[in-house]
Amino acid sequence: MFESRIAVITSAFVFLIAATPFAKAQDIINVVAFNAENLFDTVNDADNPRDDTYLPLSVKSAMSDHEANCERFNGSGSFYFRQCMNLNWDLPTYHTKLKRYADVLKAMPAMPDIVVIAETENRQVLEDLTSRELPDESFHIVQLDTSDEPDSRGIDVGILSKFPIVGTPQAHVVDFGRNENSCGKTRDIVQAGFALPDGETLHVFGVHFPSGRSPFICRIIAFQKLNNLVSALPEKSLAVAAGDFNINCVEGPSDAFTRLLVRNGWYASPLVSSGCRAPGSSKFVDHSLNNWNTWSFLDMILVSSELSPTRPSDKSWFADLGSFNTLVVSTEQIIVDDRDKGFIEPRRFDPETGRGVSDHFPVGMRLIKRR
Ligand SMILES: [Ca+2]
Ligand SMILES: [Ca+2]
Ligand SMILES: [Ca+2]
Repeated sequence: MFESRIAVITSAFVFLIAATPFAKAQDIINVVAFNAENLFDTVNDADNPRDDTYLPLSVKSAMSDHEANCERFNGSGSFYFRQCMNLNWDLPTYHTKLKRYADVLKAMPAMPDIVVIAETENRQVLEDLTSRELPDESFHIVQLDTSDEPDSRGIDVGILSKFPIVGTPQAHVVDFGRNENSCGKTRDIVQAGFALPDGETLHVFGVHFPSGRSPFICRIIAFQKLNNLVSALPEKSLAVAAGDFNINCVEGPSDAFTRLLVRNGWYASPLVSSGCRAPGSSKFVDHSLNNWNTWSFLDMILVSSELSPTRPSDKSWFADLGSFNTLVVSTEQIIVDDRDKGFIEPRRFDPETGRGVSDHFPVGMRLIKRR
């Protein structure tokens, strides 16, 4: 009798705990963009010579054309050639990399509801990330693995979402037209809809625009493609564009970038166009100013006008633009670069030591329920 009462009390208590998350309606949505920096698996994609850097040495040594491919895609004698030859990207290394990335998400003040992740090789790496390191989080995965190979190296933008996927996610190729010679090819823009707790659809565009090695016009063209995609949504749609825009702190304050935002009615934190200063999501070395070390927000989160906090809307959500910032939550994310006289920078993942995470800091922004 006594024992069965305990059992009843215990099971009631368990029920209360389990019921709590459903009892309180969710009124904050945390959106994060966090470039994973080379999140490759350990499996050789036979169709993509550019994933060969990220293989176990045992696999590399069994490939007769390995050295020739390393040379062909990285240049003879370069740092990347030596990495392609010598890096031992084996399972323990890969698993440590997954853990480092997940540890940052777990250390955030709240586990993000949506994470846009540049530099993921395929869907499997996000399956591995969530099943191994985030088993209690029930993320839905978007990773379409469509970006051009070998030009994209095989990396794509992926998205994790706590909210169910609405419709079919799509990948959009950026066509650089007559600028293709200088821009090459870039990662596809990934579009997915997610059902928010009130039933509204949030349209998320995950981006990873051409790097700073290419001219600004390449990022402008990619941004125009993004704007065309957002313009095609039904009127009053809620849209977020997030990821690695690769727009550095010199380009951020430019008239061109302002126009790209204004023409499409984007709202953004003023931080993304405030120039070369802290904070920022990645290191920027200003070669025009005696190699001055400073910061860029290559990673951004933009919201459509319907999510503006300063416009009336009959939708249920607005973006807290002031909440946009970097999320530096773990000592693994930072390192002091001795060569640069004590400058703090994001700590890249080092496969030999297993230390560090990524060459980017994550950025985050809250969406809040209107009352
Ligand atoms: Ca691979
Ligand atoms: Ca390969
Ligand atoms: Ca891929």
